[in-house]
Amino acid sequence: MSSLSRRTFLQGTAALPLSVWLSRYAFAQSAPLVRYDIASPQGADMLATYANAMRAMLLRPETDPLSWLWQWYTHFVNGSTTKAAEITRIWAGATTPQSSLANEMWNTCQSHSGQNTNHFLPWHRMFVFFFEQIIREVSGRADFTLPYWDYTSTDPLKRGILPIQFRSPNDPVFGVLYRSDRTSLANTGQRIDKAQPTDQMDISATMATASYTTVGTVLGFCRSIDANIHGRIHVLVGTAKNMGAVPYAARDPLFWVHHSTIDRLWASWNANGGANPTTGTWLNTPFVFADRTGTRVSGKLKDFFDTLALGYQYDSLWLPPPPPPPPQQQQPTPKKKSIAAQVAALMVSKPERVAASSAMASLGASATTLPVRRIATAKQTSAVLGLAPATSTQRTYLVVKNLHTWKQPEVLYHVYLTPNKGAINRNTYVGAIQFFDAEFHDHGTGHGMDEALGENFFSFDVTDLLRRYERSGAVQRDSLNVTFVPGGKPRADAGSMVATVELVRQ
Ligand SMILES: [Cu+2]
Repeated sequence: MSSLSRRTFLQGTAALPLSVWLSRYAFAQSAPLVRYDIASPQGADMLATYANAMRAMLLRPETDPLSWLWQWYTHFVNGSTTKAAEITRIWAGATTPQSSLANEMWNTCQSHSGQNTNHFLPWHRMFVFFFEQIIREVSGRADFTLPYWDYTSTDPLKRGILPIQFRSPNDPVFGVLYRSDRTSLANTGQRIDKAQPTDQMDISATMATASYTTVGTVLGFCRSIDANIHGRIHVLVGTAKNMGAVPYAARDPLFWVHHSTIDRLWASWNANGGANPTTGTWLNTPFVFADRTGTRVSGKLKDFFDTLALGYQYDSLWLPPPPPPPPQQQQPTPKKKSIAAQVAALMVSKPERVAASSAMASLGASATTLPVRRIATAKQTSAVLGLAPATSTQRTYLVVKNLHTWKQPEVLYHVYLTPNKGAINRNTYVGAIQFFDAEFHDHGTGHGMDEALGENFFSFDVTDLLRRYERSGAVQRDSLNVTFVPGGKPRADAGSMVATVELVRQ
């Protein structure tokens, strides 16, 4: 049966469970297919197939699950309208198997609108997996694999630099991959984080996380990669009408090679010893996608925890940087706890709020400073607020959460933690926050705008910074200052706010 007649035949039937689908349709090949770095010859070859397929998908009708618009809308519908309005427009108010499928699939991106944050990685793996299947169908190339953009590469020609194929508007093959609504650093081949105070491609803290899920104040791998490198890439390449905002992000072909990278980093974290969860009802949450024939396939999140079971792997994985050279004097190096022991230790250590700001922070075009003050019931245990005694295993975290923005500010905000009158510089730098999933979106469910705010939660380990202040003789028992500095010129109408800033020991 040709794929076209199979599509006509199967549309409108009940969704196929993923296990049945895998055994029936997925791979004739015996060895897993390989996803390549765009900078490799194989990756560039795949990217040419991708560009040609994109051109064909742009020409497909909006009612077709294999169209570019349908795939974009599966992540989130165009921000200038709503899902309900788009379904009414495209199907002229009629209910068809396709309009029902659109209703099931569109706006399902996780977890940028308040869903369980553990969904982020497996949902995007599913999304990319079925998209890759669709490119195989459209291109007629059964061995197609989605290449990845290696922005965390240690190679200075690649680190933080948009691949040239995405910024060549006049190229007959790759021109379709260009979008003018990206940042000028991205589209001119410069480091996208060039104007930022520190290297924003650094993922060492995320890759060193022990647990997949967040435990108290300690970010798990899933939320850490989502809130950090994933969100930073969106903001540093895109604008509020492109990669920088959820409702537009998946229109840009860059979205897919970005998420191929996020998927590779997850596979790398697993290969380096990180374990995926095995318990939790959220593992069984089902999502519906369309396969390359337009057939509805239903998969559970837990079905997407292993790339080999899905028939693919990566040409190379992210590796931890080599350990620093041994110190001059021979010192016994502390034995590193196993990952299982680290996770177990997290589970028993209860978070303890030590300090909080009393006001919200309204962020604009200049720096905003607000004090975090000791909470009356929190014990003073050292000369510097928040530090546990040196003998304790507790760490101290600066927590920045409950972000809200009316429009994407189109910049990162950099966070500094200082003693009173302390300078803002690299030595007092904590990390970056962004508002990618802090914007109100109407999910088209009729509940209005207020239900759709993403949960956003940044938590930075500041123990070493506070120890440095302690060693330098600073006495700062009752308050410290937190300063937010925009990494560029924010949009004037953004209205970005941070409601909660706290120091927490755990
Ligand atoms: Cu994304």
